[in-house]
Amino acid sequence: MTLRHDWTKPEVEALFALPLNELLFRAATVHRTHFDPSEVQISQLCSIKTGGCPEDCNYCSQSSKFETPVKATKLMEVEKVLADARAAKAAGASRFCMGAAWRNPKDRDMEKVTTMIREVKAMGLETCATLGMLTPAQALELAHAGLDYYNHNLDTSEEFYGEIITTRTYQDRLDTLASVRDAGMKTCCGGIMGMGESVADRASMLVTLANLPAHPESVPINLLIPADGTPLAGNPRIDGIEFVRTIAVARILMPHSFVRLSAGREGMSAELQAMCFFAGANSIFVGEKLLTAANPDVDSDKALFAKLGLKPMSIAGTESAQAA
Ligand code: SAM
Ligand code: DTB
Ligand code: SF4
Repeated sequence: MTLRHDWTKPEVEALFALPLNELLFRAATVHRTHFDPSEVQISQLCSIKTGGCPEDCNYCSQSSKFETPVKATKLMEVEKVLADARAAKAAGASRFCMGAAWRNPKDRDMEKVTTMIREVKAMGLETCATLGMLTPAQALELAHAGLDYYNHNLDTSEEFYGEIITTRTYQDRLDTLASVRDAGMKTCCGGIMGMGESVADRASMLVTLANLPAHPESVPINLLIPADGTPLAGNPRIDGIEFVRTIAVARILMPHSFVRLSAGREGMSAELQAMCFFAGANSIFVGEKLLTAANPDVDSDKALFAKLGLKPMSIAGTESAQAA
């Protein structure tokens, strides 16, 4: 099957509107053509620099523009990050993702961050970082340190974007993604559902992702975690079936990508998560914390995997799936 980069919005809106059983059947068929549907890739997050961010992303507990309970911290010491990475590996994670609440990394931070990447990679883990906007030179520096993935989300459609963030443009994000690709790293790029966007916005964001020069190898689909003090704190949770539809459409559009059932699993029923996995999600974050928000505890995820007959994917499995 050739990968398409010419999806249109009406075509994708029509996928969203399919009867659910039809949509799920199509998505599950695409999923099992390219992956073992019983395998789920496991990532763990580490907030290497929390809070005090100058950006105004309306959903984010780490923005300094809003009064939130999150305390700003300095960049973590390398040894502490490595201890967290060792624990993540012992808990079964195959990828360790280092996140910083920055608009962009400062040159003075790069040495510490590249040391973290080099050392985490040396532990036999896949490495991922999310540090804000990058220059082409910074992207190359990260790639040379051994960074496998760079996470930088579009978050929502270009049309709705201005309602959520004003301090960086959609084009800024696309430029950073281009620098990441040009440096030879894999992109991790997705968005957040439940910020007040329409189904047309969800379709539009997925069209933008699928029509990039290369599909992001990893596509996180986050469910908004309403954070105290942010403008979206009072947003109602979106309907579970609407969320599942988004996962299914992402799977159909980007057949070889890892689609991550990302933020927002805390409080989701086992049934809803099972539907997401059936719809083609094949990656999750484990560990009790995401960056600042809660995630299901390790034991409840183990129980969920046992109940659903899912197994963690090894790094070798991740790499061979992507080479296919
Ligand atoms: N500061 C960097 C940046 O934004 O580029 C990296 C960290 S940032 C927290 C990474 C992503 O987490 C955001 O792009 C957003 O999609 C997601 N995220 C942040 N807060 C969230 C929330 N409350 N609910 C769901 N997803 C969230
Ligand atoms: C992504 O798309 N989701 C992760 C990761 N990329 C960095 C972050 C989720 C953050 C959830 C809110 C919090 O922990 O503050
Ligand atoms: Fe800053 Fe990232 Fe939060 Fe936006 S999402 S406020 S850039 S930490």
